[in-house]
Amino acid sequence: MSESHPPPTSFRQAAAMIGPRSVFGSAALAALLVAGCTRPAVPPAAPVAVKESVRQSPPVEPVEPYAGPVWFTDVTASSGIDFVHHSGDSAEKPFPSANGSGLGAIDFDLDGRHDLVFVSGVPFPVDEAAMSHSARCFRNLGGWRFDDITERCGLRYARYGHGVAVGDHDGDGFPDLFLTGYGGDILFHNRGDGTFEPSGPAAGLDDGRWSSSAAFFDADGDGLLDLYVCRYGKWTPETNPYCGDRAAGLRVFCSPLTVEPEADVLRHNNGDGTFTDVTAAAGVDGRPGRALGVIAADVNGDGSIDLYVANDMNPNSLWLGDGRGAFRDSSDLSGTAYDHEGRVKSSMGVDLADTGNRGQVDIMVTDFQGEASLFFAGSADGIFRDVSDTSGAGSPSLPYVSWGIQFADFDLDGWNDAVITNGHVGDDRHKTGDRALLQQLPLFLHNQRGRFREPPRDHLGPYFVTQHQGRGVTAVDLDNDGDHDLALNHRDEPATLLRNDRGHPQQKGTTSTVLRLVGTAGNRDGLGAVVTMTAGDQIRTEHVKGGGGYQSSRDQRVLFSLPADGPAPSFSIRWPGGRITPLPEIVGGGQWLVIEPATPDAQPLALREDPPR
Ligand SMILES: [Ca+2]
Ligand SMILES: [Ca+2]
Ligand SMILES: [Ca+2]
Ligand SMILES: [Ca+2]
Repeated sequence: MSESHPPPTSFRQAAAMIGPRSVFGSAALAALLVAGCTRPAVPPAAPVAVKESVRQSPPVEPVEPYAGPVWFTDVTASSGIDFVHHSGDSAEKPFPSANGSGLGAIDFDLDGRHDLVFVSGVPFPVDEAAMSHSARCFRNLGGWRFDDITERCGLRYARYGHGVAVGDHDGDGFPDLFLTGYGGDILFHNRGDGTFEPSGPAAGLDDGRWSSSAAFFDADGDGLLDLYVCRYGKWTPETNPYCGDRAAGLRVFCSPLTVEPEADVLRHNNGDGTFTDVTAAAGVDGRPGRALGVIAADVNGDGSIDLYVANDMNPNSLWLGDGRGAFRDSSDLSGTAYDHEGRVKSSMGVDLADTGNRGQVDIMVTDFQGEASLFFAGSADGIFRDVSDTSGAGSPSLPYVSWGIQFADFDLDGWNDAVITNGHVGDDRHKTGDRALLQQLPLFLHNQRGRFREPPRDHLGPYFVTQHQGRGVTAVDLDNDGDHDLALNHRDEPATLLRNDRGHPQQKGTTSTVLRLVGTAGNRDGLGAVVTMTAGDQIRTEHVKGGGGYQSSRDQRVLFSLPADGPAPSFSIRWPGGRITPLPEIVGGGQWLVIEPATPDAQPLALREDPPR
């Protein structure tokens, strides 16, 4: 806590007492059938050979007896993922190093298996010449084996890396990467041959500023993915204040209040590889905050995509879109800017989902220790209620500094659960009287018919009884068995890969149906689409979300689980732009490629896929 910056809220005083705080397989063929290349591919200097052989995975340890809803097995050691994050923390306590970094799930080679991109920090001052990359790309070979292909794929991000956003910016069928951090952002265009081409100055993306999370979404409905980029604030190593006790030689990270917020930026995709700053024209200016999280989805159910932004010690923002590129500020009116007592929170990550199977969007925001995670229950009139206390979602996070969050139905019981990562920011907090640990336990919140409960940690797997400096987390079905696995980026620690062993359909007598949406009239990724499943008297909705979590990007496929002997489900999709189409009968679960009809009266095509394990 900086002595020179008194806290504006009663919370901050409380918090101060405990601390400041190959083109390549059948899936690819299907994708190519619907691919419309709008941008010429740049030929690489040399062909890239992508290894196809799958090494035999080592024998899998027998699954522990469990009593919890889900069991995660740590498979990092045998996976080939040896990524270690570096925060760049030093005696000077450079502020950005406290925030850590995220990761992204991206099937960059369209072989049907999601690959992983991790980003790292670097020492300050950032020396772009001294390093080759602070991002690493791991290709998923199947069988829980990954290959480090960073050099081959040309993923050179010589900045301080914070965030990963994934979206097909040019609609050529290959997902692209947008990496954010301190020192500027770079769009890595997926050439389709296993390599990425970094955007140059002409793209209008890299302005040298300090960015955290970003979200791809189509703000104006022209079918091209635009970019919302969160800005934390204005900070340089040269102007970093001294916080702590100089006489005692104690220096700690300064309060966020020492960092002047910087306005976020909305960048319009011009369709030719360049972007234009439309922040003011779109109306998403005027609420500068230390933004750490953003999610794009249809929050109020009117068919147009909206934005929710999580700000650190500034009010959060809800921007309602009109589908044509204009937004109006609903932060205060909707009740999502503050908690139920009107307090500003130290918001970090954000996710949203229909957690009550009510057809409404609920929003969860992670925050500092001493603060309960914010949990807003949505309603049909666009007003949200802070139900952090009564839902059971808030209080489990009170002891922790929380960052990453992912909603997913991890145990396939039909209700969206939440995983939250925790970890403090400094390594010498105890010297200030703060007894909070630097490494903290992660949280799993089990959704029990709309209420959240913490299962016993030792019923979830060894990871959940192990302390980490948790930051970015992504929920992604890495082995295509119909449940969400987890990949995590820890500050100054090795990354972790967790295989979901409890939610497996055969183990639970459930069938999961996975839909992979491809847009044609709208954006190719189907970002902003809402899928509704009806089975008997059950109605559930899932959103294809842009951004979300903490500086990370997730598996964009939507997943519904049902008892194998239950009533047959029917599905409808509201595509970006508002058109609603039923889906042809989908039976027996499994993964389906769903292609938006290009003409208004046609029905979507649903093709059964058999993605490789
Ligand atoms: Ca892949
Ligand atoms: Ca657009
Ligand atoms: Ca569940
Ligand atoms: Ca899985």
